[in-house]
Amino acid sequence: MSQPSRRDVLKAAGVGAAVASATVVAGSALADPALAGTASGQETNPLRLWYKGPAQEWLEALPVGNGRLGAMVFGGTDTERLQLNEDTIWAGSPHDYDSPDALAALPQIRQLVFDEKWNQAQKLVDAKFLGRPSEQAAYQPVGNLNLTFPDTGEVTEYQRDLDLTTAITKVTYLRGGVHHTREVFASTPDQVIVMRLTADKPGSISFQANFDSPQQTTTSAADGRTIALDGVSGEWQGRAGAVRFQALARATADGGKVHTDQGKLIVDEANSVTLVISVGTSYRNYQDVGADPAARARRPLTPAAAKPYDLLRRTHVADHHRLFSRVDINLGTSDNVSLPTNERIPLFASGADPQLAALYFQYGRYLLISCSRSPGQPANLQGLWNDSMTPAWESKYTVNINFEMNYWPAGPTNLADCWAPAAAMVHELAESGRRTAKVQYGAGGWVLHHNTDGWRGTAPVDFAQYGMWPSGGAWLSVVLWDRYRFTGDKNLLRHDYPVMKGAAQFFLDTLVEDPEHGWLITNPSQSPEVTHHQDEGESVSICAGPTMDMQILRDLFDACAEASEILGQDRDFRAKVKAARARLAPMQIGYLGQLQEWLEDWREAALEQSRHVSHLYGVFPSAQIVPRQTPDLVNAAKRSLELRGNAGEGWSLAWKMNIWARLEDSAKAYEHLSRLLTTARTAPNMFDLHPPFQIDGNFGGVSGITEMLLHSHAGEVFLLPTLPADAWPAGHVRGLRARGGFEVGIEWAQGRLTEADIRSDLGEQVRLRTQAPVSVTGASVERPEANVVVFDTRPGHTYRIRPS
Ligand code: FUC
Repeated sequence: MSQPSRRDVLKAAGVGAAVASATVVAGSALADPALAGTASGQETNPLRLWYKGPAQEWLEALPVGNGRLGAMVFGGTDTERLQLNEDTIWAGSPHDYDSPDALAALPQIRQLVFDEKWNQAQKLVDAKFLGRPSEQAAYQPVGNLNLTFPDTGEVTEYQRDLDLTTAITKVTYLRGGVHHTREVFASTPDQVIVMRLTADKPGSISFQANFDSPQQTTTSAADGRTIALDGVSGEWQGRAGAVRFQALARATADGGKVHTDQGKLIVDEANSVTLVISVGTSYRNYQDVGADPAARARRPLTPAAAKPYDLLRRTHVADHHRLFSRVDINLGTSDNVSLPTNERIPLFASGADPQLAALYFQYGRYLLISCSRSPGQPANLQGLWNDSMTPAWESKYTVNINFEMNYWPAGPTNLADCWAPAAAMVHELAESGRRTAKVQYGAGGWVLHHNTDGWRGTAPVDFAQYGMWPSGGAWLSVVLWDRYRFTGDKNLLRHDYPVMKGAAQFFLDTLVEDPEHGWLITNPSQSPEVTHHQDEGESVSICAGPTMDMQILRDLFDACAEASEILGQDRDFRAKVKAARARLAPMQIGYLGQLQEWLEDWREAALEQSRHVSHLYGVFPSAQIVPRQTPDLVNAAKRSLELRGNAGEGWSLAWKMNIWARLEDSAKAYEHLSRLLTTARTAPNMFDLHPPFQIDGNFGGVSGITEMLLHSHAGEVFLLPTLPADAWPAGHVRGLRARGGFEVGIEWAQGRLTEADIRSDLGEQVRLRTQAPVSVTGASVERPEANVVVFDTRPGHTYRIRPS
């Protein structure tokens, strides 16, 4: 096909696809979603990543995942590699990290901080207060399933793609006069990974498959069509790995022959083949690794391998579709849609590819659906995709920003289901953190510092300079509350409330009085990872009462007070948290007009370099600094952002994008999206690059785009608050969620709202802000400001908004 006509087709397709996906919301298009991804479907589908060649490296491979199992699919033609993960495979074994020396050292640490002897304080934390060992364990891979194909000639017409609407990655090529097709997906309902090999001439599929692994493993034949990989996770800090696992791959062929030879699976001259891959581990939970991995691997394998491929595929696509299709976004069309994804990324900054922003948005949603489902662990630093025994930052759950960022899209982009594994982890952390609170602080409630792992470590780790921060559990408890604000699910709130309460109790027990003002503050703590002084030649971050802690605690205490009221319990406790909240140190404006990061107006020693903007938590994800409500603090927050600079690692850019979007600066928010969508920050497979790969930036990016289109905080729903009208002059988004239980659709043209609708699930009153006056059909409105309408809603009703 010649380039111009192909471009024309695809340009038209961009518009068509928007229509097609719009009808998805209504539940009819892709009525048989299993049909999507056919040759013609591929041509017209802008919601796919695609490439002209196999992946040469891991960051070119395409991820599939079912919330528990993951594969990076390379799509080779001589060899195919599926790099496999199962998300409970952690190095080491169940472990209590708490330091028995901590409690005795605590008074002295506090005094050293108050005496401004920060280096001594930090050293004492390093010696006595850090977890034992001081490094948490690494998340590790299963290994690889490799397929080797015979050389039947030159490969032409190669194409590899990942269709976000079906969650299927596919390879097609012509070799030796035969068209070959391979599809791979990870099914949540069937709990297996499936590969399907087909060809357009009978008897054309032959290959040998085997497992290999960087873990300590053995390979074998489980039966005449199944091979097995048995292994155990790696040693960690002197503790032997305790997560035993088994991977199985079973071939079912139409025609030809299948047999096994020890660890080799051999397929000869089949017409088509379905490979079903299952992984079971011995990990039941953070305290119990006693399950039988072989039984757990076999349990889903046997029924799945007995099902026809079409049924497995249909079940998978329907399951994915249920979540993915809830949001439809169109930010405009572009000729660049005709280019392979890796060629589009470097062109994004030069403009004219709004469809890449939409693809990035939907890819982030795809990734969250693929790595955070039940049953399964929550999304770690790499989601669940990791090929290394020693991944960066151990691919843990870092809770001083990264883990929370992973879940920023869950509420607003209609993926509340994806919160479930994260919430389950927080409940476990509340158990292990109760022990840490008692052992290390002599306090009630529970505490989590800046990281956790598969063993739910809650003690401070790494070094005092990074790890001495007690507010991880408080922040995660606020996330549980935010889930309630989106869903209105009282049963979940009832379930989560004791965890929130426990987090608050820890601070009621450990806050100390600021000697100067009498405020209640944390000590010891830090503003995550930012150095405030060089003391005795050392960078010090340790301090008392950093701004972020105070902001998080205001949110936590408010959440506990409100939740206890909604649930009709704990009147005394409510009074206590309200009283404590009133005594927290306030936000302050410093000598440069910036929002102070600390109690004192210190010159920020590492101002230029730091990627963290922790004190701007108050802007986003919190809503304590809000345009029109707190103008002085808004100006101070802007000044802080300017001082901190535009640069940053992937997640840092994403955070700043969200903050600028909350501050309603569309140029700055969009600029940060452009910085994120460069080859320095986005890999060929669109994984976010810290660098290295860290998935938080993908999720922060989705959230940032959402925050440009819709706000729902500080008591208002705001349509198109920060629309970058030059880049996205016309478009629509449907299916976003707003706090208060609303589902929102918005259409705009020439940079202005043309129509919107709001469906109310809970019957809450809505205060709606727009950029210009609107009318609302179906409701009687009050108009406290020209651009604000307030109206009562009825559950299940949709209200149409039009410019008036
Ligand atoms: C924090 C950040 C790093 C990285 C790591 C996982 O330490 O400062 O940039 O994201 O977490």
